[in-house]
Amino acid sequence: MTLIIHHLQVSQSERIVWLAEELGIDYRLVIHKRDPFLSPQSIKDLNPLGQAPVIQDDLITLPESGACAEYILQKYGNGKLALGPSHKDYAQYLYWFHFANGNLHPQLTRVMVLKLSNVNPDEFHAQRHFLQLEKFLKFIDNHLKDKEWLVGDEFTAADCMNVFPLTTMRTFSGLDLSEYPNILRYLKRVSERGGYQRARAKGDPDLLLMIDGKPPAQFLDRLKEEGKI
Ligand SMILES: N[C@@H](CCC(=O)N[C@@H](CS)C(=O)NCC(=O)O)C(=O)O
Repeated sequence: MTLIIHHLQVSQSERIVWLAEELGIDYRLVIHKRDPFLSPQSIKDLNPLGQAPVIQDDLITLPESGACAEYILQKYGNGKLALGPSHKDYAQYLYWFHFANGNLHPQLTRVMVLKLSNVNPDEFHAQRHFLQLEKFLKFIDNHLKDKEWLVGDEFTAADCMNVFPLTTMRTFSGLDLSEYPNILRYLKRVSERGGYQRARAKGDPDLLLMIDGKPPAQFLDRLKEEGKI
């Protein structure tokens, strides 16, 4: 059985499609559409938590994007795009790979929920979360000041992990990146990669690139306009 990647459109499973394209491996893409906002039954049938991505081969059915990425890198990647213990940038690679789901993504989710709940941004706990996000974004922007990619001087799977919260997730979070020029230059570089372009064309052909400073159109607004929610 070849590798199957289950991709929920407009979601972080784009990381896994992108990784597979960058690795140039054989895989079968199964596309799932949101229904209307959350996962359809077809994802719930694969993962009791109803979340994408999910990958499958003859041995496993595996959700969780970090785990999916590690599995593909180790089993199918032939040593590409992952730095091993003997590499000088191994620790940096681990740091940035795990920063995505350990720090950046959860912080964006907290701020997104605060905004959607119309919480007063000056309220103590809310303010703490807004400031924390700002700190993360300044940190990434500063890190990318004189670097093309997040780790050392090569593109790695750590980039595949971190780009979703800075791009497509913005259709939910409304994140404004105008004040982060190095992140914007980085996203432009990402958008010029053949692997990224192929992943978008296959997984989300109608989705706009979300690489500009101003927040992109909001997914929920579109669903409201279409009368779906
Ligand atoms: N930590 C998980 C989170 C997965 C997740 O929340 N996926 C979202 C897409 S961005 C999802 O499936 N949402 C639909 C739903 O929960 O119904 C991962 O990294 O895979």
